[in-house]
Order: sequence, then C-alpha cells, then structure tokens
Amino acid sequence: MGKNLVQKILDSHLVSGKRKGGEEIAISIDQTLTQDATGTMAYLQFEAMGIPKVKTKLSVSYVDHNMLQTGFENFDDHLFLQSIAKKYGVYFSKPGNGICHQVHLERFGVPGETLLGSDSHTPTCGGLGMIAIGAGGLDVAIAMAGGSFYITMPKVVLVKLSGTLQPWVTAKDVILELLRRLTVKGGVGKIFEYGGEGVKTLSVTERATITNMGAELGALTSLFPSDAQTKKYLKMQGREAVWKPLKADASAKYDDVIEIDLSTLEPLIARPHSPDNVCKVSEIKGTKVQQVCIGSCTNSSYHDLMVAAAMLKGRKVHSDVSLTISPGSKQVLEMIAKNGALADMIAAGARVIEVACGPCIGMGQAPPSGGVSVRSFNRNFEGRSGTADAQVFLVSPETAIVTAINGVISDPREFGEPIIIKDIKRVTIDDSMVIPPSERPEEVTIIRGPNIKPLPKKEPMPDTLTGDVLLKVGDNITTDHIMPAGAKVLPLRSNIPAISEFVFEKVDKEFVSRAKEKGGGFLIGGVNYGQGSSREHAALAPMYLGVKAVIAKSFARIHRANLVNFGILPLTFEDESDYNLCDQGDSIELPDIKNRLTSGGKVIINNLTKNKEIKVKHTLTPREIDILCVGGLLNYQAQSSK
Ligand code: MIC
Ligand code: SF4
Repeated sequence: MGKNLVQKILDSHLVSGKRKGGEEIAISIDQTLTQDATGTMAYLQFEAMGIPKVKTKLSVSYVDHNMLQTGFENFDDHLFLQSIAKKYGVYFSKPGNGICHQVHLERFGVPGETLLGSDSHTPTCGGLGMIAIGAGGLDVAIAMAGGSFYITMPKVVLVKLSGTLQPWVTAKDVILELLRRLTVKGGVGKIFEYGGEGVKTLSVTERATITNMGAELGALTSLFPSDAQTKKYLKMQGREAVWKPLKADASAKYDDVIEIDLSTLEPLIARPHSPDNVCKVSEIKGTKVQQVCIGSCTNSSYHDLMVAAAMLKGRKVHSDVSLTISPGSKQVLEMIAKNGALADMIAAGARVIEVACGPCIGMGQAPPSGGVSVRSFNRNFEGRSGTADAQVFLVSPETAIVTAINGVISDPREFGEPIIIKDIKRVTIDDSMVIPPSERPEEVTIIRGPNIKPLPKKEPMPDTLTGDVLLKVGDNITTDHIMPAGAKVLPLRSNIPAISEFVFEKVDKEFVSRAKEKGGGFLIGGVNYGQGSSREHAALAPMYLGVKAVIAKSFARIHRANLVNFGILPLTFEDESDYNLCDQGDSIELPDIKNRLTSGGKVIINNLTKNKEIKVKHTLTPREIDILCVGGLLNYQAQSSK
C-alpha cells in the first residue's frame, strides 16, 4: 500500500513503537529551534543533563520575543543564551535577525527532516515539507541531548486543495476557513497534510502561513509536499542543494479528507477572542478601528510586506489609526529598505517597529482601552495584546492595510486592481547575525545575570493526593490565561519564583495567594484546557505553587505533555457532566493514586466536601506514568542515566 507524506517522513525517523493510530511512537529529531522566552529554561535543562555538545544535525537559538529592554532582565537573558549556545554547539540568531519561524524557513529548514521547536508555531517549516512540531522546552532540551521525541500516533488528514485563490483572497483566508470549519480543537490528535492540484498554486511563504496557523487548530503539525515551488524558494535562498522532491504516493490512504476549493474562498476575519470565531470580512465591514498591525510569524514575509507597501504607496494611513509594521526577518527588512518599499510605508504614516514578535505577544503596542485592533497575526486571545478589554481581529495583510487606510474594517476586494509582486531570483543573503558555536567550547564562560534562577525541583508522587480545588475554569482556557505573557511578565521567564506570582492573574487575582495558603491543590478545567502556546511555564509555575493534578474535560496536546513533564497529573472526567460535581474550594482526594496508575487500576476522585465519588480516566502511556511517579521528566532522565 502506498504511503502518505507523513508516514514517509515518520518512517524514516522512527526509533520505536508502531505507527498505528493512538500508539506511542518515538521519533528522532534532526533539528531544534528555541526562542528566548522558552529558551532560557530549555538550556538550563540541557545544561543539567551534563552533555558537552548538542547531538542534533542543527540546533538554533533565536532571540525574538523578549526584545523590549525596560530593565536588565531581557538583555541579561540574551547574553546567557548567546554564551550557552557558543559552549554547547548551538547557532545563535541575534536579536534583530528575525522571528524564529521566519528565519528558520528562510535559512535552515530542510524538506523531509524533523524539527522540534520550543514554540507552538514551529509547524511553519511544514511549508517546506518538514515534520515540524512545537513542544515544551524540556522536550526540546532532550532532543538536543540526542533523545527521541514521543508522540501518540495522530490521525493524518488530507486537506485537498483545488482551484486557485481569487484576487485579494490569500493563504491567511485558507487557514481561517479551516478554523471556521473545524474550531480551535478540531486538529487535536491530527496532522494535516496538504495535497491536491491547488497546492501547486501556493508559494512556500503562503504555505508557511497555513502551516503556521495550523497550530490554532490544535494540530500536532501541518505540512505540504516538497515540489517545484519548494525548489524555487530554496534556490532564491541559495539553498537549492537541500531540496528534494517529496510527495504522497498515489495510492496513499488518509484517516480523513477535507476539501477546499480555493476559488470559492472570500476574505475572512477572526473576531474576538478566538482564532476560530471566523466570519466574512464583508459581514462586519464598517467597524471603526484604532490600530492595525502587520507582522508576526504568520504574515511578515517579503511578499506580505511588498503587498502592504504597494497598497500604501501614495496613500496615507487614516488619521484615527495607528499602523505598526514589524518585518519577520532582517532579510525582509533589508530587502524592502533597499528597494524603496519601506520608504513607501513610512511616507504613508506607518510606524515601522523592530524585527520581532512585538505586538503579537504584547511586547509593546497595546491597543487603547476598549479599542479595536486588526492584525495580520495568529492569536487574538482575550488580554494577549496587553489591553484587557481590547477587541482584536485577525486578517490577511491585504485586509489589514485597506482597513488602516479607510479607518474601518474593509473588504480588500473593494480596494482596486489586484497587486502583483514581481518574482525575485535571489534574496539578500547575509547570515552575519547568526553566530556559530565556538570551536573551543572549554574556553567559553556562561554569562548568568541575576534574573536567571535555578530550576525548581519536584518530589516523587505520594501514594495519595489530597487538597482543595484551587480554581475551576471553563472551556478553551489558553496558556495565556494560565501564565500571561506581555512586557511585564515575559522578562521573568528564567525566574520561576518571580513569574509564579502571575499565574492566572487575568482570571482570578487571588489565585496565587490561595494556592500558597492552601499549600497547593487541584485545578478543574473544561474542554481543550491549555490550548495555545508551548510555554512550559504554564505547567512549571503552577507546579511551583503546588498544583498536583488538573482534572479537565479534555486537554490541548502541548500543555498536557508539559504537565506530565513537570509532574502534574492530567486527568479527564469519565463522564463530562461530572465537571459539575467539583467546585472551587471543595476538598478532594485521589486515593492510592500511584498504585492505581502503575497497576492500571481505576482512578477515582473522592469529593470529601460533597461526599461524592467521581470516576476519572487518563491517556497516560506507561512511560508517562513512570515520569509522573518520580516527579517529572528531569528526575526521570536523571534516574535513567544512572
Ligand atoms: C505565542 O505565540 O504564544 C508564543 C509566545 O510564541 C509562545 C511561546 C511562549 O510563550 O514563549 C508559543 O507560541 O509557543
Ligand atoms: Fe512570536 Fe507571535 Fe509568532 Fe508567537 S505567534 S512566535 S509571539 S510572532
């Protein structure tokens, strides 16, 4: 029987397990990437493993998130990252070189290889035909140490594209259409493999917009075949040597097929506060807007910014709108600076900000109170922009720019003639901001500022877990709810005691003091608990505050893995309606839990306050149970290397 592309790449990287739906498999990782906000922890964890040099084919450490330097913390962390990269064989992409996913696509991605990144948008490189997966920093640290990455074999879904995009309809509208159809939990336990005739019509950067935002579906990853478009892109980057053709066999089978006729799509928009709250732009046009932002790892390629500049040329940003533009990489910025497109943006009144994640993660450019912000980004979770009551909408750069000019949400199809950007043969190539590792690692001293605190430790799991329900939350809680980001909190990513003070800050201001007073306890969650970012701080900081287990209706993949990695037990209700049997403040116990987990026995919760027994279940593999029993993956690694 023929194989699909996912099966081909997984088979060439399979270390153990059977590639059968629902089974745990281990795969080898060729490349890793980290970014600064998750990277400090990942390298502290790598360092703790005592391995002299990374064992991957390539590991790159990027600085793109914590770029605002309002105190010593962020720059200190950059220096730590640069020095530790130098010592351990990691390439270091300096602040200003670009957003990790954009730069990795441009300079490092290789069709057919595997990439593990400590950022949920790592699947961007799926646009090049890689299996690129987002994970917690500790999983990435283990991959750098040569360890395998464990996944539960997902379903492979073919997204069959036909037709061609109509003028002013873009790759962003393709992924918004999928989010509209499938919702933010529609991709859990799945990989989306794109195929069909329509694939040929999409460039690599368009494909990367789609695979990038596949993260919002909750998917393990998304990928495209490697074809003539891939070759053209790699050639442009002076990297045609790494190209190879890759596609599914004609007789390949899939678990499911979704069909999209590109010709029928219209400009779409995700309304507050979720990327799946999608409607047609035409349905809400006319809404007044205070801010428009172009950029992020989803939409800040050379093509995206050239279209934006061409639309702005000779026009002005509306007097009531603040337009920010953050290019995705130095390469893009340098090229638009050289060809004059940047001047057109500046002349139109755009605020050109640095090459970084910036407003996407609330690192500056927070919208005004109750303001409407229209962004070419990928996430619009409540409060993520830095303004609690802001209304953030997600669109293509085309829709964003016409909106910035008109001052109200506008349909780009009413803008005028479609804009064609001339193909380029060669981009500007200058890797001078990527610092190679040292040839004399023994001479490198790691620079450790006072913000960098040691990793917290966790004790092995006791026989019975007891405590109070510290908080009960609803469906689709994001890691931005659990562990907020933004300019104030992000600088504390390498200081767990300090960052713990902000856990659930935007949900319940009393959470931290309650957790401390009670000496820890339990969390109750709804559906898709922990969706969004890969930040392991959303598990590490609750662990530090004594959270012992999270009982939810269901979990998002990366967060569930992070909980296990840090020794917090993820359980789900056997009967979802039992969610109603636990309330904040209830005293509960998980009797004989360790024994029940290891012996495969029934796991129950006794709600001592309500005098009720609640049946719960888990999807933990034997390996994950061992990890939980010893108090997390670091302890497990230390024991297995003895
Ligand atoms: C995000 O987009 O939410 C982030 C910030 O890039 C996160 C990583 C982090 O929290 O540091 C992600 O996507 O994983
Ligand atoms: Fe950065 Fe935003 Fe992309 Fe996350 S989603 S990596 S914050 S640009």
